[in-house]
Amino acid sequence: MNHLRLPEGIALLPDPLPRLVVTVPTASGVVYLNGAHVAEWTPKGADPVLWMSAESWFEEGQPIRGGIPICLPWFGPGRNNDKSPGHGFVRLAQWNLVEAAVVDGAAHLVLALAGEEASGLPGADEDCLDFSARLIVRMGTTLEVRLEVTAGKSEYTFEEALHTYLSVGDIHRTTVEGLDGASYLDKVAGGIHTQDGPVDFTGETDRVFESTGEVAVVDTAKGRTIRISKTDSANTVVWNPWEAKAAKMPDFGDREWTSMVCVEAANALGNFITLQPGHTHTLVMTLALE
Ligand code: TA6
Repeated sequence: MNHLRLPEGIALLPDPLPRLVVTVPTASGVVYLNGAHVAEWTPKGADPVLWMSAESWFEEGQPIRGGIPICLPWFGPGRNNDKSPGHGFVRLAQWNLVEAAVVDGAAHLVLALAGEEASGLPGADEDCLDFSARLIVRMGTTLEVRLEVTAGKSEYTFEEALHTYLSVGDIHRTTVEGLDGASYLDKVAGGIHTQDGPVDFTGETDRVFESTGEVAVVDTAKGRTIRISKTDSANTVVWNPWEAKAAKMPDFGDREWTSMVCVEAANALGNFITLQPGHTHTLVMTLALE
């Protein structure tokens, strides 16, 4: 467990896993040290913005189903379809809290992981540990998440994603705007397609867009819009498992699929990143309610 002195408004609780509980003037939230996993974010006066399955595991070695899982050093099964566990091992690692502060009513948290600290985790082979990572979270009226990856002594190649689960009132009455005209890999139907207008949801949806821009989740049922902006991210992933796939996931309630959508800032597949020794790449995603 960390031994950093914590400011008022940030507490470190041990159960069900070591978690930072944030209660500041502008927001509340939770960040697990396990995976540096931002699990909850609720701006003051609003409904929770991040979605969390009631069936999620909260056990070491198991991914948390909801919030913002960090996918690293690969996305899904990897760009060559040969990696396990899905989305890499970093979300299973115990990160360290290195900074905690409350500034202008918002919580600032920095969590860090040295690659070798992931040694022994599933998939954490020797040849993919020569990196370090930091997650920098600013939790207030908006949520800013910065994922910094730094190469160690040798060149480091990776994919990454902030696999964000968003809470919506009803997926049938939700659209994602900002991807019109973008090409995407359709992981359900297969093949490369071009988005025509907003993304709407009539079945299992799993699309990896070539898109660097801002998108908006228009949640008609809740009467709100979640704006997702990002920097240094070449892909936006949109996912809803729909009924059949949700029923097959033990950590996903059978009827929960109607209340969530994933919109993920990523660098995946052909947009993998290669860093020279000692160099750093930072992916930034910001969520804001309208
Ligand atoms: O980002 C969408 C996706 O790649 C889907 O294909 C689905 O596998 C989802 O991630 C969930 O992955 P997980 O490993 O967290 O169950």
